[in-house]
Amino acid sequence: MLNLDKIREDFPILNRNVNGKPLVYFDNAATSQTPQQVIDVIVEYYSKYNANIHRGVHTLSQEATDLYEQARIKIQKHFNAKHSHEIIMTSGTTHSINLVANGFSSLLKKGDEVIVSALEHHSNIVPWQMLCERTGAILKVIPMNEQGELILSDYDALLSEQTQLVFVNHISNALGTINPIKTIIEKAHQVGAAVLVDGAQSCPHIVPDVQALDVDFYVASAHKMCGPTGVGMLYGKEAWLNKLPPYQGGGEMIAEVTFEKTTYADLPHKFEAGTPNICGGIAFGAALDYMNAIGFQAIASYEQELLDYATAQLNAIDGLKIYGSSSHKASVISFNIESIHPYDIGTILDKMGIAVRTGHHCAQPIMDFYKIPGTVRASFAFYNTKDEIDVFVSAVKKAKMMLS
Ligand code: C6P
Repeated sequence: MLNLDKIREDFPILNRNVNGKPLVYFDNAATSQTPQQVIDVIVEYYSKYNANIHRGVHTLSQEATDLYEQARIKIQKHFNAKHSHEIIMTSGTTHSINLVANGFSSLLKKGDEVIVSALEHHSNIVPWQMLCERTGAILKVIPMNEQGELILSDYDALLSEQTQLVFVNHISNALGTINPIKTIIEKAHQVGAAVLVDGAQSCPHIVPDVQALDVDFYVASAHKMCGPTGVGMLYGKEAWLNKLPPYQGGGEMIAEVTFEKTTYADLPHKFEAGTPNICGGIAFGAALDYMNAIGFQAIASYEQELLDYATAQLNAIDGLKIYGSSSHKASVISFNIESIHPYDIGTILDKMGIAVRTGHHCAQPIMDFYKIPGTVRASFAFYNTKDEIDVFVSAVKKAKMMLS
């Protein structure tokens, strides 16, 4: 059982008013809110430790380096990676995916095949399309059904000896579908293909065990799990990370530089050119500490309650259609009401202090599948309440009345 009163006290932003009404923040899939414990770490860093890392002999630099490397170890432990050097600090999921896609440029050849799913965010489509343009590899798509689930029998038919890579999200940002990634990974490995899992939406709700999943690459963003923006991670199996060339050149990613030849640093530094988001990395570690102290099992079961409660109430509204009805679903509800434009509903909800996302959610192929321009998306976090859902549902009814 979560202590909601105590948890909500940790999030100062939840006390503010928006447009004269208490804020109801249901845009957690876009970015989560930040608890005071993480804000304190950020303030403390700039008040006491601010220095560049891995470079200085001076005390501040060493302290900052220690904190940053401790954060890497927290991330390693959280995801159960075998080695801390398998955790590459990035600016987020998008950066992580681009890093891997760029690396595969030198490993793929014309006619090789890569498989994406119909449920992806643009971040897990476009970098691979660019890779295919560079290499002549062919992009194939696992289709989805009306419930918003991947059709695994079609996935079987797409896999072949030509398949080099499969990239799929763990949870869909637009529909909330939880994909059967263990099965997807096993099947890919049977034909010798590597798998990248986009964990941007799963990490706020569950703890992925990268060794148990036997996944080759797993990526996530801190800002969706109570951490700051502009920082994230790439987990890669050591053997894969050693095989991939560096993504960016610059300081700290080298072993030795001459004008004739440069040699590269060992993992993880080979992929970490330039001054990183030091404070962000440390705060990412603090965010994991915060969420682990609450407990991911308690978080997941409470969020399921919120999802069920909101789904039942929304389904009772005449003309409201929810997209994505998988029985394996995270706390995301995408919906439309009759032919009302989602933007108009979102605007009215905002006037009532309620934050939701509207539009295609950077997942246009999903909207094309349903032949809609977009949806209204409400996404719940562990600090949301059933009272907030009541406020939201009555606001949706009001919006329907005003716009019908
Ligand atoms: N989805 C949403 O509102 P970045 O921006 O790099 O932190 O994350 C990109 C990304 C990649 N994959 C998935 C499944 C995602 O959901 C996101 C971010 C936000 O749904 C912002 S577009």
